[in-house]
Amino acid sequence: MPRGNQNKKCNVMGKTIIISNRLPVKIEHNKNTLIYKSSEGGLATGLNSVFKRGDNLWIGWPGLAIEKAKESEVHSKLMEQHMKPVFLSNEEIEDFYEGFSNETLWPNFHYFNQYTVYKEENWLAYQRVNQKFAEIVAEELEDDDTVWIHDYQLLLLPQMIRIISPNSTIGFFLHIPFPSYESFRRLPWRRELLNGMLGSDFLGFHTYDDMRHFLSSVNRLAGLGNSNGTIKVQNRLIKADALPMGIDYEKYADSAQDRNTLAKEARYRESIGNVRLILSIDRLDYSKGIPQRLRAFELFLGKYPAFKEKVSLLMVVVPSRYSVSKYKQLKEEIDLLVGRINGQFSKLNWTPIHYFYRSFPLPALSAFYRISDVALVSPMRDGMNLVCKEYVASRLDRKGVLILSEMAGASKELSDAIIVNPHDVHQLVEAIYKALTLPVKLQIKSMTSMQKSLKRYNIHAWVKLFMDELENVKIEQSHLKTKLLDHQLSDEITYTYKQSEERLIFLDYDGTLVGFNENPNDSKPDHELKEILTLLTKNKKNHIVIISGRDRQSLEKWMKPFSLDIVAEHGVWIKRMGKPFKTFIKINSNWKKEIMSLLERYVNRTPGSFVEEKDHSLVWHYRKVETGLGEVRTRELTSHLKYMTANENLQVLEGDMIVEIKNSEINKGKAVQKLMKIYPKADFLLAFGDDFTDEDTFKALPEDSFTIKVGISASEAKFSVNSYREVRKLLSKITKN
Ligand code: GDG
Repeated sequence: MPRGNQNKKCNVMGKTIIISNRLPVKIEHNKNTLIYKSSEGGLATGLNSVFKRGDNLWIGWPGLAIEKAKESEVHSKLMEQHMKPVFLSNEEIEDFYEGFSNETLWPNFHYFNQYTVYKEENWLAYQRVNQKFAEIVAEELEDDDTVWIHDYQLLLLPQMIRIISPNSTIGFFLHIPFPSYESFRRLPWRRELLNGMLGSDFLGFHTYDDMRHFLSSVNRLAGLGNSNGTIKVQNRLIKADALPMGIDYEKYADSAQDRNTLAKEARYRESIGNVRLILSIDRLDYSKGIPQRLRAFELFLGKYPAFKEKVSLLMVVVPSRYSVSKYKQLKEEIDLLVGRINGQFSKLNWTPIHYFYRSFPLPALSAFYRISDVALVSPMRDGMNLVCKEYVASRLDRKGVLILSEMAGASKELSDAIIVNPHDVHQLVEAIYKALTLPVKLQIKSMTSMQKSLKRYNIHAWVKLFMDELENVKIEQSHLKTKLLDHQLSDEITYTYKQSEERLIFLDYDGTLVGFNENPNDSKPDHELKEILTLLTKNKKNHIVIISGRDRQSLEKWMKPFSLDIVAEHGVWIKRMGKPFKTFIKINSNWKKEIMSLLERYVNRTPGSFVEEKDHSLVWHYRKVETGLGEVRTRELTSHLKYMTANENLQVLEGDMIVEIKNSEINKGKAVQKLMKIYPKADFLLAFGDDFTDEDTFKALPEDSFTIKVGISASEAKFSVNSYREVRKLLSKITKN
């Protein structure tokens, strides 16, 4: 049980602990007193339904350095509202928040590597602050709780909590893009960051691309593959998935018809007159592409002068991270550009750019959404971008046009917008022209379609989906865990073994008795395995069968010293003790020539791959191929093979870094049935195997057999172990007196 829990009662359902860098509250100094304002961020509203329930809790930094003397007051005040503060010193704010989070991770994750700052002291602070969060979480964490961690400031936290409380349910959501491996690999602390994230049970990303980039880094840096986003981290299955965040649709739709909003809109209309508006709203950030947008607007006015005095840009820049130097420079650049454009084009009765460097209350924001004919959302890179979604939700008349950057996560959902590449200034100019001249009928058509999608995938659906996915991973983990061979089960197997008179034991070879090697010929039995096989085969009550997909020659050579039976090539060949290999199946292998020439073509195109020819099958190996390329070729090859073998009696199997083509009537299950007939008196049946071909063995054995899968994944076997080392351990244990 984690620290600090000793005196607490365990909940039946458990509470949810949300953790983010910032608490959903703004604390402001007013002379000597502190004022608490609730924050209106999308995340806060979305999670309200979760965190205001029961004894749920939100843990985070209250947003400013609080003097020591005031900490306990702030603590109790926030706890009344289900929030627990993590206090940060000025130095921590500087090194952890402004430094590592915003000057290292933020630019790297948004592909602004020219701005990335690499400072060891900031990294140390990042670790320290994540640890501080972990300790505060531990004070509250109980066994059945669910932890939901948010964003890039807390990448190390999942693993830190996992260490304190190994069985916790931990979800993580990244609100910004996860960069391609090419960017992420630059970070000197990339492995530690990734390991931190891998402490989670479920990881959510805004888009499939983010998830794909994450999985690629996991593969390259941690050497872990995945199957549809499911990753095996040591003995735990975890999952990554794309889960685009929605908005509180009703809140924006309601606010768009609120009295205050309508009054504000009327006032704005009165002051700007009959000018059409293009809206731009962002936090001050270089990832948002604000200068690029200004240049595009300037070019637009030059290229389409008929729009002068008829269109203005309404630009809101919300102050943010001003103490980070790049942001200061950006602010200056924006100020200069606005000044230059307004200076050049302004008329006494027309201002090209209405520029506000401040934030507005919701009714004003809603009035901006209502009054603008076009929303120009053109970030250079954005995890999702909520502004564009809020604009769509606020368009109650279903008119208006959204121009959206393809670099924003939202573009994957809002394909009815005018999608632009923000680096292509000419395309931006044309998009503005198109938006301003788009017939109302078409505006309504695309707005209707976007609204439908945003209503359905709103913030509440997102929260529910996240929680459901997290719960499903836990359920899957617990199914697999109940099968995991523990002491008690291995004692039971040993006991039954001892009591039996005649035993039949099936042992797959690669991945079951030995680990995988780059070269399949390097996997001959080592000293320990030889000892185990000697002890097993010496016992007169035992019939040991090596049942493998390997060719008969190497198996015969390696197993020569032992009195055992061999099944080679997935059951084509059976060799009884002291006798030659025999086949019991009539097989036509005429198909090999054609398939071989196809495989050779893939070998020519894929350095590192090779073909292994067995009597009745062909195997394409890609263990030594560049990471990623092997998988791509495999997909291409298997679809090619499936097409070619459609009318043949052939099976295409994908295994551990291999693709194997064999006759479908060959399978290990048939060989197992044959051997059970040869040893009908066996009263103890045990089988080990690690891949899909061993599933036929497990299925062929009677109900009371002990079937054990090596590796954590779904299987017909009754039990599972983590690796070949545990197979060896169990075999050694049963052979001891
Ligand atoms: C990060 C990711 C991802 C803006 N001005 C005012 C105001 N806002 C509100 C908007 C919107 C929010 O701020 C901005 O959200 P974004 O998504 O556009 O951008 P980030 O702050 O960078 O957020 C981003 C997001 O996390 C969620 O996962 O989409 O990609 O970078 O809700 O309405 N609100 C008020 N007055 C303003 O002047 N009241």
